[in-house]
Amino acid sequence: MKKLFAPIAAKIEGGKRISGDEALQLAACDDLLALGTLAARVNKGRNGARVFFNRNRHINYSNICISSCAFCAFRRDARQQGAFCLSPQEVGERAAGAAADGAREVHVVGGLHPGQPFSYYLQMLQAIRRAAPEIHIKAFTAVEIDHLSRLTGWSLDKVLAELRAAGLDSLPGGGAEIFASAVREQLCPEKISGQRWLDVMTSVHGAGLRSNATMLFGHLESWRDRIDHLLQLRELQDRTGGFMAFIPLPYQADNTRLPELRGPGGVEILKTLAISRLVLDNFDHIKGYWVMLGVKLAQVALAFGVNDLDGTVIEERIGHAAGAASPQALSCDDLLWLIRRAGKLPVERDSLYSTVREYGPC
Ligand code: V47
Repeated sequence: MKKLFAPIAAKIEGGKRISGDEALQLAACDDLLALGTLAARVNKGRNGARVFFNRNRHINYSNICISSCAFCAFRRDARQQGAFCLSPQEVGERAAGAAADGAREVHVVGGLHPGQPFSYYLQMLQAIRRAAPEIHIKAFTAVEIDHLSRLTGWSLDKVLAELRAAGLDSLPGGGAEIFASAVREQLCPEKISGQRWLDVMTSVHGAGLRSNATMLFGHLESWRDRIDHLLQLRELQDRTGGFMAFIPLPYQADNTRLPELRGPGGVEILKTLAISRLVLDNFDHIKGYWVMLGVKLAQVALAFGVNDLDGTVIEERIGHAAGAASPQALSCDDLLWLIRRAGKLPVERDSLYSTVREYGPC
C-alpha cells in the first residue's frame, strides 16, 4: 500500500487535484495516521491552526413528512403520536430566545409537510426576522426548496427570491444523503434524486445565496459511492463556488428502519473525514459535526483535516432521535476547551465565515 500511497501523497503535496481512482486508492490504505497527517497538512495550508465554531441554535419547525426515508428516526405521519408543527410565532419566539442567549444564527429545517401553504414558510422567516432582527437565518434544505417549488408550481428561482425577500440568508447542506441512485433507491426512494439536489444548489448559488453540503455515510453505500458523491460536489463547486463547508454525517442507526447496520466505527469516520479534505480541494471548510461524531471523536477529527466544529446547537433532534450519544448542546467554554486541548486556535465565526473573535491558545 505504501507504494501506492506515496505518489498520491506527493501529488497532493504538490497542490495537484486527485482523481476518483486515486481517492479510491487512498480509501484502500489502512495507514489511518498517514492519511490523517496528509489531510491535516492540507488543512494547515488553508486554515493554519485556526478552528472555527459559531453560536447557533437549531430549530426544527415540524417533523411531519410525506417522505419516509429508511434512515430517518425523526419523521412522523401527520396523525402519528409525537408529530408536531410549530406556528411561525413559536419559531419566532425560539429565535428571540436564541438571540437573547447570544446566538448569531438559527438553523431551521423540518420535514416535507403535506398541508402547510407557502405563506407558512414566509411567515416563519418574517417572524424570525421580527423577533431577532440581527440573527442569520440559515434555513431549508435543497429537499425542502424542491418541495416548495412543487407546492407553488413556481421555478426554483422564484421560490428562492420570495424566501430571500422574507429573510432567508443561507441554506444548510442537509438532504444530500448519498447521490448514488441505486443506494438512494433503497435508502430514500421518495426523496429527490442526487441530480435534483445538485440542481437546486446550482439555483441557490446562482441566486447569490451560500450553502453547505452533507453526505450521509456508513449505511448501504460503498467507498466508490462516497468518492462519487465527493466528485460531484467538487464539480459543482468548480462551477459555482457557492459551498462553504462540507459535512460528512456518520449514520446513527437507532429507531431507524436500518438498525442492523450499526453505522461506521471511529476509524472509518476519521478516514472519511480525511479523504473528504483531500478530494474537496475547492472547499474551504470541513465540518466535524460533533452531534453525529460524538464530542471526543469530533475533537480528534481536528487532527484529520477538520477545521470547524459547527456550534452550540442547543436543541438537536434529528441525530438524537436516531440514538446520537452526544449532549444536546455545547457551551462556548466547552468548544474553546475542546479546540485548545487539540492544540488549535479557536475562532468564533459568523455564518459566512467572517471572524467574530480570535481566541488565544489558553
Ligand atoms: O439531512 C438524518 C441526516 C441531516 C440521520 O449545513 C442522519 O451547517 C445520521 O444536514 N444518522 C440533518 N444522519 C443535519 C444536517 C446538518 C447538520 C449540521 C450542520 C449542517 C449545516 C447541516 O442529518 C439530514 C440527513 O442527511 N440524518 N437521519 C441518521 N439516522
